[in-house]
Amino acid sequence: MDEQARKKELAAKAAVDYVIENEYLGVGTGTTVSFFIAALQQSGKKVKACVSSSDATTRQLLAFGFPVVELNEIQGRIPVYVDGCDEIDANFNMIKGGGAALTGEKIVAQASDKFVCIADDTKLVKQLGAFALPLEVLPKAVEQIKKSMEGIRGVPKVRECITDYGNNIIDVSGLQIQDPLKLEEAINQLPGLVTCGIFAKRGADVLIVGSSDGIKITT
Ligand code: ABF
Repeated sequence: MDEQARKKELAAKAAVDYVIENEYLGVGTGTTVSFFIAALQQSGKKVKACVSSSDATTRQLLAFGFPVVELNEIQGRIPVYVDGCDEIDANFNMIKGGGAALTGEKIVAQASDKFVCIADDTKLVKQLGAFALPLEVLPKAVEQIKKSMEGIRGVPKVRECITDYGNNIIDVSGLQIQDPLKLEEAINQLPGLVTCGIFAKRGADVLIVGSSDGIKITT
């Protein structure tokens, strides 16, 4: 295992403490989350059911023997959501969507009371934007949204992938994101935009960072 993977695993293992037994658990997507799913199984902790953020995570959860329910099937809120990020700043604003699962992640995060973000220390940034911002867009809106991004000096590139919902992803590089909430709200207004990869309106509540010195938890 390489150093970055080791740090991800450290953070992921620490997140198991936040899991509330016999309650619903929201589960994100990505390699850090994969470590979390394995660690949760090893811990022996039992949840009522998991609410998954993507088809890939659902497959992993089922393979590890966890029950999975649809968000629409549950009453009330999810107490805890555990997910990774591509970048996170000191105010717990994030860029997410490198794994193309941003829409499911945003829906489940919004339905959860506590967002526990697990990350290795390379994800910590002073200002969001070095990681190209993923946007999930309806296929019909791709060219229009690319033009809108060029209008704010972004450099849009359509990713070669189709999301769980049959949409496209545009990765926008070159953005200086000084006000993440303002930019998220502005991008949300674009017709055909499904999900903006800025998570500022619903940022993280707890950040667990794995580094070569161990883990650091910030709330
Ligand atoms: C998800 O997984 C995404 O929002 C983000 O793109 C990615 C983090 O990647 P990894 O954990 O694989 O480094 O949380």
